[in-house]
Amino acid sequence: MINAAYDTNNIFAKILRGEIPSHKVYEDDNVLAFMDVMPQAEGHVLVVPKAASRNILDADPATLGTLIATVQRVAIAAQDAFDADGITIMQFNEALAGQSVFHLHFHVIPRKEGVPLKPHSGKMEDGAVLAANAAKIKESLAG
Ligand code: DGP
Repeated sequence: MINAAYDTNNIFAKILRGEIPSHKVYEDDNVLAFMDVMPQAEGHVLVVPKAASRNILDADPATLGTLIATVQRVAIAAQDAFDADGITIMQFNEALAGQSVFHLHFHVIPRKEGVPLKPHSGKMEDGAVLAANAAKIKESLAG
């Protein structure tokens, strides 16, 4: 439903509150970036604002400004970390459009020549793989 209320118990709100773990790659006062547990390609990152919004439709424009700047930083770092041939950035609004977690987020997905995207919200990745991929992106962000 469009214009539904923000649910403070959505999974990304729990990650932001530290109630469930995530493989973080970047954090500041406004934004958190962490590995998607069901990556559609190696190095798939989610970038979320700390401010509560369900999706882009109810987000404060100021939140979007800081968020997209971080999406760009993470995309450049992920491109470098995985020597990607391209970066797919996706963002879904409401279930009909593919959204399954109702806290605003951007997908940043490194792409390699000849490697198709895996299904959206598909198979869970091994924690050690996610940790190693997070470390690669963090290293690129630091460099
Ligand atoms: P979307 O359809 O855009 O709402 O995609 C939500 C994404 O979140 C999807 O790619 C799978 C991912 N995801 C779901 N649950 C968790 C979780 O508990 N932790 C992490 N890191 N990612 C999750």
